[in-house]
Amino acid sequence: DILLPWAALAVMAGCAHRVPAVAVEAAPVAHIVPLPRSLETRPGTLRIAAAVAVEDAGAAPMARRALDELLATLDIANADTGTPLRLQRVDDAALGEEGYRLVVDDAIHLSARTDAGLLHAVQSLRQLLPASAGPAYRVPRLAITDVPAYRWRGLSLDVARSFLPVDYLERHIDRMALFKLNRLHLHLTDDQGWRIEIKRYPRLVEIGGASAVQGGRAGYYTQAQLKHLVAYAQARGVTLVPEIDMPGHVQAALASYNALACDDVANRGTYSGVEVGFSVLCLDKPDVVYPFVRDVLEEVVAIFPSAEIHIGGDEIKHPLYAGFVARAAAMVEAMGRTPIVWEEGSVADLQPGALLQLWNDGYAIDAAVARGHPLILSPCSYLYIDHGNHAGQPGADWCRAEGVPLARVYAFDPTPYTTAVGVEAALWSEFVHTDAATDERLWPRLAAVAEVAWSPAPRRGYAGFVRRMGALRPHLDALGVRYYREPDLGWN
Ligand code: TNX
Repeated sequence: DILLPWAALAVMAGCAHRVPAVAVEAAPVAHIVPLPRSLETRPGTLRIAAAVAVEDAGAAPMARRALDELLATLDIANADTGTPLRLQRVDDAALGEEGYRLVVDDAIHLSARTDAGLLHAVQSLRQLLPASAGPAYRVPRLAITDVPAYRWRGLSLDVARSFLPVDYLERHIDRMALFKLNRLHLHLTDDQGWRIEIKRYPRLVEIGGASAVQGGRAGYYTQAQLKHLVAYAQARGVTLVPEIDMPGHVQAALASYNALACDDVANRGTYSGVEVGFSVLCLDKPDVVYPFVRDVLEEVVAIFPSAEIHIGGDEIKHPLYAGFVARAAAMVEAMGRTPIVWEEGSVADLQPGALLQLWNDGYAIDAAVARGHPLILSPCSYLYIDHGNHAGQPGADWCRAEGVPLARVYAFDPTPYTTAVGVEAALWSEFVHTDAATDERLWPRLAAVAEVAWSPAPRRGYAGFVRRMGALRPHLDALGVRYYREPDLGWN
């Protein structure tokens, strides 16, 4: 294992001919995405044969679950005689809420202040190891100290235009966790569908859940399914962030409860087109609309423990818009949570802690930034991955005619946005209707999103990303990802 330093010493000592003739195995290279803050490789490799001896003080259930899963995948036993593998909570303020250290010498040492940090250490170890079982493993000797640049590293999935089943979302959460992504924003309602069961308004899913965009999937999640999904994600370090989009993008709700519309038309019908901006809750009927909004938000908050709740607010022009956003945001605050609003909501009178989600490159939110609002960055020309992997791929192209290729995603630099809490890609589903099509839009671009959000801009570079990500293809294969065969990564 330590042949190379011996050889070097022998050469220096002028006795190269006495180096023992042992076959030299190519040392594995440390391919980790997102790029760690600091990674020092040391000479040689650590060999793991059939077993590791796990030592942990029981203080990291998420990390331990992920580690046990990794060992099972690779057929590595946990036995006293194995290579020592230590999981340890340490009181090191420099590691923050999610940082970790990973040292490989004669043992494997994972340490962090938190379970979330240790979970990330396990994910790095997983990327250092092969994706599937073999007779023995070699891990490069190294020392990693790693801390994320941003606390919010996310993806928004539009399950409203076209539904995604629970089992897909579970698999997707596993894949996010491998790249240390920690926020899954679910766009649960829109004109074409209402996907979340609300017990006080059963027709929302009976009628709104049965509709979808043309060619898309209908369906909805029961509250029990969502609670299950929340727990599944939580165990993997991912927070589910629900969005109820209001006061526009609500045709599915109006079709279910006509009284929410201004004209009270008995059956307005569901909608399966792709236009935006035509529907609105009747803001002239506050006695109908605000009790509805409060009831819905109460049930949402009871399902999702997320500190932040998204109330939409996009693409609607109405004289009472700003007042609505302020009032809905205040309801969220009164429920002990923090509201998120799409950037248009910056015209409303919001608490300084309310988050704004920037999406439209060039939209004027300077006033909101000046007021200190934290930002989630989703600029469409970099991070709207409903747009093509390459120019000419069918689907959305309104924001960038050339699509949003991998290199473009990677080029996004969040650093000028000084109040940003993080970065979130968005996959809208007007034209993306199946699990396979969803995978093809998400991967490998989501790995670039992860690196943009985790690794400070001055440290990263596309050539290095391409080399590291290119090497992680077997990890995506092992997870059954039907990724886009990205030519930049040599995957065609
Ligand atoms: C804009 S971005 C929208 C969505 C569409 C998307 C399509 C935003 C807040 N609204 O309603 O699905 O463009 O790319």
